[in-house]
Amino acid sequence: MNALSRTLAAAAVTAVVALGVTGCNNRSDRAILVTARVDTVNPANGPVTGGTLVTITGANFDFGTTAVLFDGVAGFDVNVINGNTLTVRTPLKLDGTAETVDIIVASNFGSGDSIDAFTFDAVVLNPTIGGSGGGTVVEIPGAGFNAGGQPIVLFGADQAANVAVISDVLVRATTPAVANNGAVDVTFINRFGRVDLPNAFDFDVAVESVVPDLASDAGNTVITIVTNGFNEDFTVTLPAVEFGGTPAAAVLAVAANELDVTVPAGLAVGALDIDVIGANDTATFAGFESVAAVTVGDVVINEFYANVNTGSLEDPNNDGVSDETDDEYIEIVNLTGGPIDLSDFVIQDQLAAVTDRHVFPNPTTIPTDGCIVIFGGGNPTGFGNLHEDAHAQTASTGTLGLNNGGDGINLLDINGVLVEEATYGAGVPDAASQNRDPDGQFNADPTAFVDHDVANNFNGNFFSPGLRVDQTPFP
Ligand SMILES: [Ca+2]
Ligand SMILES: [Ca+2]
Ligand SMILES: [Ca+2]
Ligand SMILES: [Ca+2]
Repeated sequence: MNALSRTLAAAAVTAVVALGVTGCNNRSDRAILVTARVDTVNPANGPVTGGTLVTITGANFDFGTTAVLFDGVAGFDVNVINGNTLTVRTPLKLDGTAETVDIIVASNFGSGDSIDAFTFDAVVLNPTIGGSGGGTVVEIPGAGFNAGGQPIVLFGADQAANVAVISDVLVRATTPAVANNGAVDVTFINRFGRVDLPNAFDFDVAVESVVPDLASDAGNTVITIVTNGFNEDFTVTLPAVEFGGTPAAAVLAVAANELDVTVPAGLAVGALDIDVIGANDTATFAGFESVAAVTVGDVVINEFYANVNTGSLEDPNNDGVSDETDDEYIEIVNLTGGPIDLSDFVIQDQLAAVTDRHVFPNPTTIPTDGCIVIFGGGNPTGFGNLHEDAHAQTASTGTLGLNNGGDGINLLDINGVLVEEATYGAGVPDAASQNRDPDGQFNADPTAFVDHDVANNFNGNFFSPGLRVDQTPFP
């Protein structure tokens, strides 16, 4: 081949001009061989999962461009707009590592110059941890997914389910169940290639929530533990649950990642770890508290309203309806200085016969120095969450049964032991509730109540469910 060299003003430093290339075109058997030059790259970075649509400016792109190479790997969908501009989608970066790489525009006549021009950015999955039982929905960020076709995702050697392109920049995949715990590479494959994201996901179990996170040392409280998934078959085998080393009284699988666990009796009072122990995994929750069982003096029946004045449209439960039965209530204040657990406690009335009127839901807790109000019924409004915050509940039997002509109230613990009592005679008015005086203070005398509107600090109020007599909150 004959060849000569000459300078082309617009050509790259490696420009070569050749003559006599056979079959180069049909105009002549002479051709000029030039290589391309890259000047600018926009954007200059994108994810290792590829697909970034990059615009490159430079020179000589119209001399038979065949490929745009990113660190030697061809980009996709090369579109030569003119001699100075082309677009290309980045390939996936196989090793998954963040790095700045060369770009080379190649032609039939050879490779052009390269510049350290494009930075592959690391990709982090969300979340990066999940149970070995699979089922964790994982988000994979990226670029150009809409143009990349249906992806395939592997966690280690196991193929993900439900792989879906959610948007141009987001793919979702559901983790498979795996035989072993630990970190695995995540492989992502689409039309633009393959990337192995090193140690991108960790199969490991963890406790996500425990509700409530306290229970009485009397036991029997049912708490709900949510994990990020175990590998066990819950229809056959349950993971053990231990409270500081003491096994749970019962464990019921509600779902693959949710357990209803009955707290055992006799736990040490104080902070305890809960260990959820499966065949392959142990997940620990460190925020659980065992509290002492309620005894006499720990709580006070601070207020009750037996004879609601419906003629004056009194509406203690604040549901818009004045009702003799629904608006009866009993207010109980926690005096222990810490949180307490009233799960499965019982309220009875005493006349005409001792009758169970309310079983506290399991779980029911009252926060430190807080109170709970039990209404006869209706739709108590403005008293906070009915469960864990325990500000208001309605009688589980639909009525508290507080006779206007005299009655009594018993509060029993889970073993049926009386822990607080209130009694009253025929003289209770229909213009005010009955209240301890001073407000919020235990009195061993079950008859020691005054009309709300004579209690110290009553401040003009005739009843105060969930509040002090002066309508200020319990702390
Ligand atoms: Ca009544
Ligand atoms: Ca009402
Ligand atoms: Ca009664
Ligand atoms: Ca009150």
